[in-house]
Amino acid sequence: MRLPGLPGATAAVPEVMSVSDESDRSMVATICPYCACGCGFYLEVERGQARRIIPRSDHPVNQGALCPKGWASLEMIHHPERLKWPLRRTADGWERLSWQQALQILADNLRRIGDTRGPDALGFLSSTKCTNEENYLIQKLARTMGCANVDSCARLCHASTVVGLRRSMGSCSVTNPLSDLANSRCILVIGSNFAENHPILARWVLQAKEAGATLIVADPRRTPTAWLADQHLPLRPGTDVALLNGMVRHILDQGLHDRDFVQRRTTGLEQLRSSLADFSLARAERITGVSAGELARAARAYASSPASAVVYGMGVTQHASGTAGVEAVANLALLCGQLGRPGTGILPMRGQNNVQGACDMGAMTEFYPGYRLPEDPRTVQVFGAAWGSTCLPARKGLTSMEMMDAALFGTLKAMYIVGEDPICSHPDQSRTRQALQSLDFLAVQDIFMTETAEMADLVLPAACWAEKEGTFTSAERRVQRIYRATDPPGEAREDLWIVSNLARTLGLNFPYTDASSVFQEICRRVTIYKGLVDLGDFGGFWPCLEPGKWNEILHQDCFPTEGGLARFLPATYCPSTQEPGADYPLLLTTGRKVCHFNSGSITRRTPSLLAISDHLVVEMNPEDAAVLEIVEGDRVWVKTVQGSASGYAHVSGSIPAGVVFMPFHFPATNRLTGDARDPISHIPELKAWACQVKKEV
Ligand SMILES: Nc1nc2c(c(=O)[nH]1)N[C@H]1C(S)=C(S)[C@@H](COP(=O)(O)OP(=O)(O)OC[C@H]3O[C@@H](n4cnc5c(=O)[nH]c(N)nc54)[C@H](O)[C@@H]3O)O[C@H]1N2
Ligand SMILES: Nc1nc2c(c(=O)[nH]1)N[C@H]1C(S)=C(S)[C@@H](COP(=O)(O)OP(=O)(O)OC[C@H]3O[C@@H](n4cnc5c(=O)[nH]c(N)nc54)[C@H](O)[C@@H]3O)O[C@H]1N2
Ligand code: SF4
Ligand SMILES: [Mo]
Repeated sequence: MRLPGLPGATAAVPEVMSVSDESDRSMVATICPYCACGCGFYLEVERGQARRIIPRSDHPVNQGALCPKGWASLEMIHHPERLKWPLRRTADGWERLSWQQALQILADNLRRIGDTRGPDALGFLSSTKCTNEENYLIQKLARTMGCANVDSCARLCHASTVVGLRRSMGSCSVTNPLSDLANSRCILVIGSNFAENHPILARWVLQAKEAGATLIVADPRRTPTAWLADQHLPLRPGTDVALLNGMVRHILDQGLHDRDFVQRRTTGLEQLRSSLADFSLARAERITGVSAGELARAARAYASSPASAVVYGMGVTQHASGTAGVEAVANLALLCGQLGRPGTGILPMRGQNNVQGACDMGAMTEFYPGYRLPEDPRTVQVFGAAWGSTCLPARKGLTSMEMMDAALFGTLKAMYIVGEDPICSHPDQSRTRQALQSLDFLAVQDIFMTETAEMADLVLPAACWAEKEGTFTSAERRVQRIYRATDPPGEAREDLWIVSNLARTLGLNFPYTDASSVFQEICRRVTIYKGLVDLGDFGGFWPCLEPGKWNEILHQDCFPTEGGLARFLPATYCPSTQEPGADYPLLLTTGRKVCHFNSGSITRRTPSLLAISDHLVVEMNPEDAAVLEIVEGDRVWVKTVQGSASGYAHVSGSIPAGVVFMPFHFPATNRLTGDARDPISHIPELKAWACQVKKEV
């Protein structure tokens, strides 16, 4: 059975596909579905099956290279466990449904709960794995139902960047292209382990190093990224604001700042200076554990090089003081005038393949598409007219973290979760589980039966990236096309098809025929995408107001703020709430490993990656291990006030004494984290939790 709808789901071969005559073989250009580097490769397709990955040597980002996950992305496409049919939970298990039945059930439940409880009783999570077009439609669906509660995993990742950098310089994206790092003379990396998490970036950093650049890495662990560094600053988790404030104060004291840049392009220096009155290097040393001499050396290298860049990641953003951390990074770059030129810039490294695009498309509750504020009356006017809707919310709704609170509280009654696995990825798993259990209705749309989907009333099977068309926006603001290479398994459908048909079942105005008709609307309604009408082979960068014209380097002459100046924002250091004590003497930090991805719902099903690592490791220092009589490979239990989880010890000198590291690619890790969060951006504290470790007896 086929619903009337989108020809996109059955579209003919796109023009880039070169089909060879004899063997029914074709090569389809695509973009890696894992991280936000946006590497390009071809999928070789034979008789409808994707057989091989061929990296694009002409691609400007990866130049023929791929990391292990890029190579392994082939294995998800024809995976036997892919979801193939819409499923409804019954007392005896899962019942297979037709699409018509499934969409009717979903529409009926959203309508029933929206009508009886009001649209605020609904919650939508959009997916940073989905295309721009799909994100645009998901947020439109929520908002045309009058519901402001639409968010995505950007909340857990760079929500603090979005708030912090926008306040300081009017824009929250990466300022310079990734390849421009090769032009840097000094690269300061804070809380980013790009060698494992954005491996292709390492190639550009190594080019800079070969040309003599200095690499400084601030990370509590001696990560593979830190191995590359000229200087490693092993700060205590949660002390980045102190590290950066100390460096900024030292630069001011020593007169190493760029007076001309500060005078022409910024405001607020005097407030910044007075806020740092008590931030001597000695104090920064006491808080961070990094010696004053090392801090001074790093500050001088960054301030005095002709072109310095800052790369930062989750070590800065995922804290209860994440926004202050981001603002402290911005202060450093502004003070030293290290912006707006080749080799300079701030690179908050976006994580998911399309997290940048999801935010651009309004899949964060604070923004309509194009970062338009809901509170600005013109926003609702413009989109109301475009969508023929009179009920668009003129306010921000609940963040994904607040949706869980509201579900527990009983005010949020239904959720539609597309391409996210909050049971694994949200902090405090038992609380998340309780929240989702409290709902009257939960629908999950994914490519696999995730831990979250297991809890749903309705599960909808989505096509994966290789089975659809559309655009992804990478970390460097590069908007690139993907093409359909194979058919989805069973009855799985593109998210675009599912959402459009759901909207029509609800009686909403969704006149789209395929991804390009949505992209055309995006170019009309989202100013920063206006000129991106023809994306060519390697896409185009936003902001682009006229076809073919864009600035790869932002902020060259002015900042996108009222008045064009950037602002120094005093960043207050708040000690972590999670100080180790008698019961929980160690500090747990969580993050990633190169061969798994996020919740692991895909990579734990990928044989070639499982062959590298198939179990949860608990990394700890030899001193701590010796005290606890733990040796390499022992099964251990980690306990925090939230819960406990077991894993296998990896004893390593690359982690400091007192700190324990666990990746969150296995479901158990987020049993241990709690829901403390940054009050401004609502990003959770995922990087510092007091814990105890015990050997299993
Ligand atoms: N292989 C792989 N690649 C990925 C992903 C994946 O799951 N696996 N996920 C993607 C996503 S969604 C994202 S957001 C990015 C994230 O990429 P990263 O930002 O690199 O991610 P993390 O490993 O979480 O954290 C980076 C580092 O922060 C350090 N850290 C912990 N606490 C602190 C602190 O208080 N201060 C400082 N300065 N550092 C600290 C950790 O030791 C860790 O090495 O990666 C993307 N790429
Ligand atoms: N402890 C701890 N927790 C963390 C973090 C941490 O560092 N430590 N990091 C946080 C960060 S930065 C992030 S980004 C989040 C990630 O949190 P999530 O977004 O929940 O994690 P993913 O595993 O990337 O989930 C994406 C889901 O989308 C599905 N999918 C893939 N392609 C498609 C598609 O085309 N359509 C649909 N419908 N589904 C698709 C996948 O199967 C997968 O289940 O985790 C956060 N959680
Ligand atoms: S660096 Fe990122 S985009 Fe490139 S192949 Fe690896 S996971 Fe894919
Ligand atoms: Mo992320």
